[in-house]
Amino acid sequence: MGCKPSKPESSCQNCTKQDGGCANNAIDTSKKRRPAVSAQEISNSDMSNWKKPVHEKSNESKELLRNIISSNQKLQVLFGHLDSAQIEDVIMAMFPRDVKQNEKVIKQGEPGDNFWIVESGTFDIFVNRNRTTVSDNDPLGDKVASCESGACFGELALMYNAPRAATVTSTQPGRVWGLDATSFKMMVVTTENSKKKKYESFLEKVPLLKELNQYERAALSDVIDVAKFKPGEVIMKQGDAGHFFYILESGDARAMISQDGNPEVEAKHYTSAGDYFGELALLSTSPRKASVYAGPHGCVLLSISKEKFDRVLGPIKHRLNVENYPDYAEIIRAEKAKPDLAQEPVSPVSG
Ligand code: 1OR
Repeated sequence: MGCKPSKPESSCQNCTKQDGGCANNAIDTSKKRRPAVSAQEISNSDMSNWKKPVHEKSNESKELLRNIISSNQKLQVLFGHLDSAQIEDVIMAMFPRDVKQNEKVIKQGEPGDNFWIVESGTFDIFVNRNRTTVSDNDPLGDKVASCESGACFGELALMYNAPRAATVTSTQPGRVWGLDATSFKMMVVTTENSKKKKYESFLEKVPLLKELNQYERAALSDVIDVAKFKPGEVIMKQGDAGHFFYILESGDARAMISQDGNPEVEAKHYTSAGDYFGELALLSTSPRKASVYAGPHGCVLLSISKEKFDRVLGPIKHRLNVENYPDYAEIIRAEKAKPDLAQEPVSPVSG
């Protein structure tokens, strides 16, 4: 049940090359992945004119949707805050669509129209990293996951008012249930989601994480922890092994460096929400280059452990391109030379 990630990103789906040697796989860094135009935000008039849609359906269909919603992990995250009456409203608002084999249910780059739950059939998900919009003649890109009964897809564009991040194609005839974009936004998107959105916008500003797509940022923001530090408290100590990457949410923090046994001197003062430090711990095993202390009023930090980062982003770590991150070039080169990064672990991200 659900979506299974596809393992070898290095093999091209559009030809027989298995080692990434196909031109279709080469990333053109001159093309911006994120488009300037995003899908429409929900307007005030949409909100005031909106009425819960009701699409009559059989008891079997209602029961099937209830079962999928209660057993799919992603749907639990998306719908977990809804009570049972609200879940029933969502179920009544869903409408069926029968799909033939090889139908594109979602095209990368298009605005989001519906969110989909899979009743039957199988669906492949492709991401073309060289294009924002994939037209009919463009390669679909790498197959990143496949879905079957019980899975869902198409939430990203609706949650973030962004173009579709992937193309979804049916590989056999099947049936999906749709929830239209306005209903999804009115019934499902909440403050809890917007908190996650805030985390994601922080992550977007970290150069090392810039190349991640929305899906990957969403997955990473799921593993963010929040930690409070008292005034003056040690957050990390120079020379220690680094296990966490931190983003400042509120308050302030100071990085201090001591050289050759001399007293510590201030190297950096983190004062703005979104300021970050300790990111090298995600890539390298070298010791902390500075100590960081919470400021006089303490601070609240978002943190991601190295272990969780590897768990979520291990499969794509090799994609971190030296050219894109001159500041980290040495570290990335050294890490890529390590044998364990030559292999790609299976992604734990599931739909
Ligand atoms: P959407 O609204 O952007 C395409 O429309 C959907 O494909 C997307 O929402 C997700 O529901 C689904 N990257 C992007 N979209 C994905 C991914 C994905 N997997 C499923 N979808 N990745 C695969 C991770 C295993 C990241 C690949 C780089």
